[in-house]
Amino acid sequence: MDYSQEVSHSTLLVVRADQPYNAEPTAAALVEFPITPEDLIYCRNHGPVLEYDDATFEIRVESPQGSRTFTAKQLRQRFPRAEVVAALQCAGNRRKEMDQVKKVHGVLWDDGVIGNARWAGVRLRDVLQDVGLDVQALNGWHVCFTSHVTPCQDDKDYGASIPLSKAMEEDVLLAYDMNNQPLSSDHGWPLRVIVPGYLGARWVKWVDTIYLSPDESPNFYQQRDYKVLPAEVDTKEKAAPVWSKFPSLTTLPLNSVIGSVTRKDSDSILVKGYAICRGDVQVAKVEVTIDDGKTWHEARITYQEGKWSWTLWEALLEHVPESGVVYSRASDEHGDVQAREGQWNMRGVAYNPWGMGKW
Ligand SMILES: Nc1nc2c(c(=O)[nH]1)N[C@H]1C(S)=C(S)[C@@H](COP(=O)(O)O)O[C@H]1N2
Ligand SMILES: [Mo]
Repeated sequence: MDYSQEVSHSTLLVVRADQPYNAEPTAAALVEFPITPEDLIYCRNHGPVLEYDDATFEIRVESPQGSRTFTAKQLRQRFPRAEVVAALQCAGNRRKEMDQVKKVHGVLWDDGVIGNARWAGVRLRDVLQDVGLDVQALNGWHVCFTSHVTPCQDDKDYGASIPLSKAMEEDVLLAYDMNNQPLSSDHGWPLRVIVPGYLGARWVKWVDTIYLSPDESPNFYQQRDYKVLPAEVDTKEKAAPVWSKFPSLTTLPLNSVIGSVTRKDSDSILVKGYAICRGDVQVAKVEVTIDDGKTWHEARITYQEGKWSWTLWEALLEHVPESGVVYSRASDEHGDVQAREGQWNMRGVAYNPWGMGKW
């Protein structure tokens, strides 16, 4: 692959791989900001990151009822602007911890492949309705997204899909802004898909083709990756024949992570972290323990916004010993509680054991 035109990247991230560029901030930095600043948002790529011109970058929308091509600029001018605050999270968040349980395949991400941003763009459903899409007639179909403009590691290009029913939700966007600024090249300028509640892999950057299909996208990243395989499937050889038997990930599970533990005075500590929940279910509570789960202390939720943001929280613990281990667990609105252990899987996705910190 050709990396000679690669754009320059944020200097605040820990680089996990150069080509393709994969980098994440520390969780300690992340939990300081409700809305993640652009230069602290992780970068996850399967190919080069290039700069495109919105006046010439074209997006083709194909449906059984009709097809159209717009430039990114035309799309922005033609449809109303919509905004949503939503957390973007890679399915590989916390993979490094899973790798310590048993070796996994993939970039060894720590717990920083998550960010929370204010996205703005056009509603995907407005664009689909504009090409005359008959939603009733396409019950059970999928909306497929492809970015043909850059080659990828495992397939000729990057693609993903979401159910049409999800695509018609008002908060699913083709975004051109992040945090009230034009998207950076790193995050998909001039257009990227925003699917609040779904894993980052479906948020296709530099999207140039949208089409309707009775099946999910045939792309490698939809079919042969981003799935939780059973623990006994622990090699690529064992995985090869069974990928198609397991569902593609859509949402990611209830999770909490400790970003920082700071000593406040001689016998108290401040624990800060983030939590996130499956789909549009919000986090209802976060608790921390310093006695291995015997007693739990409820943390104070310091930030949550709308249906799709992450949750920030903090807990001040007093009369603590000189050093120790603190764990966190989140609960959702339905009363589900994050379990102590996560589920090991070969690709190291959707890992969510209790968060852990030390002081
Ligand atoms: N075109 C394209 N889109 C992509 C990817 C990619 O490699 N190419 N990576 C996906 C994955 S796996 C994630 S987690 C998010 C990461 O978005 P970010 O780099 O803006 O953080 O983009 C998704 N969209
Ligand atoms: Mo990802």
